[in-house]
Parts: sequence; C-alpha cells; structure tokens
Amino acid sequence: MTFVMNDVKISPDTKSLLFEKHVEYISNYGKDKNEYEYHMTEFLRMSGIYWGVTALDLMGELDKIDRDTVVEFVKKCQCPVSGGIAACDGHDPHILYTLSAVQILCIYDCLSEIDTDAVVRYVGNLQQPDGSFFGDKWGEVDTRFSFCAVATLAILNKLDTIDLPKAVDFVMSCSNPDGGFGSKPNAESHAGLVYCCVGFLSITNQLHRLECDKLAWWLCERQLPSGGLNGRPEKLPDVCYSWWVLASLTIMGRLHWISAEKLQQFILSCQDNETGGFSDRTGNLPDIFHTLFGLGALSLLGSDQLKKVNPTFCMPEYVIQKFNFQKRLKITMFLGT
Ligand code: GRG
Repeated sequence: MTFVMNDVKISPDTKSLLFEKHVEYISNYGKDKNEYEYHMTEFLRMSGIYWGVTALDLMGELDKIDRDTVVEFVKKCQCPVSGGIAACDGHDPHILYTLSAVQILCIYDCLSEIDTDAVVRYVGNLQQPDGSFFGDKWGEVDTRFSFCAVATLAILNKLDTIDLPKAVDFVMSCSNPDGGFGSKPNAESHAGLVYCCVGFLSITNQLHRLECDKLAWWLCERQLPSGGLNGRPEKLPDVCYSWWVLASLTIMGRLHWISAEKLQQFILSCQDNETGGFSDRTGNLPDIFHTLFGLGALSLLGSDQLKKVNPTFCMPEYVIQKFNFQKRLKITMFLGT
C-alpha cells in the first residue's frame, strides 16, 4: 500500500530572523489606503490590528504604531446598542473582533476607553442554553466562539457572568476519539480548534478533563518531514499551525514532543527576504496573520530576540503577568466549584 503525504520542500537559505524587515513590514500594515489588499481585508481589520500590535510588542517595537490612532479606531467600532465590537466602523459586531479589540486595549493598558460592562453583556447574551456561544446575532456556533467568550471575560475579570459549567460541558462534547476537538459535536478534529478548546480549558482551569497524552500524540503527528505542521491529516503544512499546535503542546507541558529544530527551519523559510513578513509556506506572499503566528511560535521555541508570549492568550507574557489573569481565574474557579 502506498501512502501519499502532502508536504513542501523548504529552502534552507534563510537561517536567521529578518528582524528589521519584519518591523518595517508590520509597521506599514494598513498605511497605504489605496492598496487593493487594504480594502479586501476590511472585514477582519480589528484582528489585523491585534496581530500587528502583538507582533510588534513581542519584538519590543510597539512604538512603531501610533497608539492614539489605534485606540480611536477601536472606540469607533463598539456598537452602542449591543456593546459588541466590529472589525471596522459600520460593520456588524462579532465575538472574534470583540476579543481582538479587548486584547489591543489590554496591551495598551487602556480598557476603560470602551464600555466594558456593555462588552460583558454582549458576550453573556451570546451564550446558548447548551453552554455554546453564537459568534454574533446570526447564530453560528463554533468552539472558536467559546474560546473568544472566556478569553474576553477573563481579561475583563468577569468570567462569573456566564454559566461556566455548561460552557465547559459544551466544549467537552466537541472532543473526538482521536483526542482532538472540532468546531461542534462530531466535527472533525482540527489543530486550530484544538488550540481553542485547550485554551478554553486552561482559562476555565479544567485542563484535567483532557486526555493529554492522546491529544499531544495527535498534535505531534501534525509535523511533516519538512518540519512544518499541518492542521489535520493529509493537509499541507502552514506557518499558522506552528502556533496552534505549539501553543496547545506548551499549555499541556509537552512542547518537547516535536522537533523544535526542524520546525524553526520551516518557519524561517517562510520569511519574505525582500518585504519582510511571513507567508503560510515557503515562497508564498506574506501577510500579517502568518507574521504574528510565525513570530509567536518562535517565541514559544525560546527565541532570544523576542519577548515571551503567553500560549493561552497569544499576548506578551508581561501583559498577562501585569494583570495577573491566571491567578485571578484560579480564585474565581475555586470559589465557583
Ligand atoms: C487570540 C490567537 C487567538 C485566537 C482567537 C479565532 C480563534 C481564536 C482561533 C482560530 C483557530 C483556527 C485557525 C481554526 C481553524 C478553523 C478551520 C476549520 C480551518 C480550516 O481551514 P482550511 O480547510 O485549512 O482552509 P487546512 O489547513 O485544514 O487545509
């Protein structure tokens, strides 16, 4: 029997991090309003800004973006009726962009610039009787939204405003016999959703519910001969899975289960030598999403050129320490059980 494995050949040329080029690439993000890409990515702008702000902060270059412009942008995107936050002024609010906005303001230490009580109400109203969360008023359910809900509320210190036991039961109902998690019950395991569920269980202090060895083994099987990681069996590797897989392994204390050296080579091969930034795979065009997740993974691997990143929140660890989220969370969960 022959097995076909989807993989790529990587160029071994780039061995170091093109630090200055990445700083330039990220600080130019969204500056040229005449670019086709600027308009095509309007629907995810709030997350784009979170990816850029986080990446620059990890590089110690946060002052390369104008803080006041970013904060003004975020404030304009809060819906005065629902309290949720949109990707862009004039768009519908969504829990994905609500989390990104809260992460940005938390990094800038100015959460009081928005109506945080309204954000908490928005998130709470999205919870359903089975514990799951809608992404917005249109009613899609996905474990990504469960993660966004608890991450947002944890940052705002308001986890006690939702039905946590039911939220946990829903996420656990999305686990599969292979140890992984999907977007809803009986959906295929996917590394992105594994991150959401492991992050969710970490925030809610329920990591003991995981079959860690089985799940970590499934995650290790994502590593291909090129060193890159895919999101599910038979798929091509992609730099973003370096984050989703590695962060999940880190939370479970099993980062050493994959080859860090080969993964690092793969990630570095996805840098654009001319413009800076990272692409999904060697030779493709870079974008801000893959740039954050490439840098985030290198930080998890211990790069001494980057600040330490928190594997659960994907924010600089110093920010998490400053607000002491995880300690506060343990207290909330202890009192709540
Ligand atoms: C704060 C870091 C952070 C995240 C917020 C939105 C979110 C929470 C996480 C996203 C997780 C993720 C990437 C989920 C993947 C969803 C999915 C099923 C993607 C399938 O995409 P394909 O089919 O990709 O294009 P593959 O690689 O499977 O071919």
